Amino acid sequence: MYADLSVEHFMNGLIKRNPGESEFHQAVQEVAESVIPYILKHPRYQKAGIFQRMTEPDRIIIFRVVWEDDKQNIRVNKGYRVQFNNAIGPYKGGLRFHPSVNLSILKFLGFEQTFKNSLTTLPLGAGKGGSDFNPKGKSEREIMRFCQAFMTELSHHIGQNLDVPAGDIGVGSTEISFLFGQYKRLKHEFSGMLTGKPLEFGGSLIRKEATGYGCAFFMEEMLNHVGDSIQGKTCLVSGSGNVAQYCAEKVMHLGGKVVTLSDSSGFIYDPDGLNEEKLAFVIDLKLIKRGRISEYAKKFNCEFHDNKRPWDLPCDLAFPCATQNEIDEKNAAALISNGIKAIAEGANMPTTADAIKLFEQGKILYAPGKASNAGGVAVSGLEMSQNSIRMAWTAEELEDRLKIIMKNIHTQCVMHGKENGYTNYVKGANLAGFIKVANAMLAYGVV
Ligand code: NDP
Ligand code: 2IT
Repeated sequence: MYADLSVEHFMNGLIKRNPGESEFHQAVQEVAESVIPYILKHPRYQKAGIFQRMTEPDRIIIFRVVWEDDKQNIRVNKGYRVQFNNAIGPYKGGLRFHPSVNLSILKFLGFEQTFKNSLTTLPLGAGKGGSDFNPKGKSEREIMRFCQAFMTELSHHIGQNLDVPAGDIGVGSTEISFLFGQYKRLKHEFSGMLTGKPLEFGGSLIRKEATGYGCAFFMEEMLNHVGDSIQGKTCLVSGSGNVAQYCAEKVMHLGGKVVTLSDSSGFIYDPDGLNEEKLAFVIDLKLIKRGRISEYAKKFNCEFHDNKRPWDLPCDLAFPCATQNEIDEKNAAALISNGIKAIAEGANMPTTADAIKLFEQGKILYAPGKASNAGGVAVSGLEMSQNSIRMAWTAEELEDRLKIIMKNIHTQCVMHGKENGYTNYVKGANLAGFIKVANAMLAYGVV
């Protein structure tokens, strides 16, 4: 049945079964290019149809979310949870609240999560969910009512041993708290069924920093591996949300100069570089005031580029930390011609397939998000461990564990991604992530 397995044949079938889901196709294609040649050499995976099974979510839950805004209008949004794969642990992955959310985006994110969570070495399956709800311009009360309505349905499908959501774009600790409070009210139980919680009720130290810190640690590992480091490098960071903020912070701690941040309206260019005071301003601006990044340019008297991305600027390192497909082929060509040395993705799939090909051809060190942004879900896994043993570890202990996990992911990528003196981190991450989940699925038999 699978004798003619080839990337092209596989993708044709997948596209036919999942029409119009371009982000999902893009994510699967990238993994298929690494994994299918490996499967052809290891027929046990082919015979068991493992990759066919891995590209079909276990189940998808879609529901109506009805809530009332401050003017007493009845509002209706779509809610989703894609439970992708629980071969190596409970479904685990974030919730995204953004008007662009649709099934294709959540399936690409859930699929990527399968490989990312496997790479963390922790027992975590994969899922993703969210809503097309737009938090921008909503009052805190509106956000609370939306979260309560969303959880009223989601509570039927999650649990600490079943599916453990967390945050993503538009979902931070405020939203997690409203969601947690509603679950507790509905189920009459206090359990660790969400991560990214505040410290007062079961959250973990370092979780809010984890994705960004982990991304900087991964970059440092890649550079150390070729005898270099972040020290003294000029760095472009995109985004100005959770991941960008803490990526910038750790890059600064490691001696890098962060000269950009962005949001959906444009980017700021600060040639003097960020410092602790400027970063504190950004965190307050984004987390508390929910303002625009252009305020930074006004406050610190630097350039704001309306509706543009930062990738045309000269730099040594880039950290895309905003959203999918924010670096296209043209941006990649500009980065290469300006002498970029390495890219570590804080966001999920921020680089288009054509842009990745350019980085690979140029032998640029390029870390895909499933490797370099795995620190967030890894510390979520550690939050689950702490909830289970009803203990809280110290910040030092957690940061050490995070560092070890990122180093271990790097080692796995090098082991599986070596290509004549160049490390192909895409291939390394895909294969290392695949093998563990595939072996678990094989062990279960045909289920
Ligand atoms: P936040 O909501 O905190 O911040 C998102 C940032 O990205 C904001 O600056 C936002 O700008 C910008 N952004 C979002 N959508 C777009 C868009 N369509 N075009 C341009 N800019 C956009 O989210 P996070 O920082 O948590 O997430 C950022 C990325 O990191 C996402 O890809 C996410 O999947 C990924 N990620 C997050 C993890 C986590 O632990 N939070 C873990 C691993 C990956 P604006 O405010 O204008 O919308
Ligand atoms: O994309 C991601 O890995 C996240 N948004 C974090 C998921 C989690 O469960 O912490």
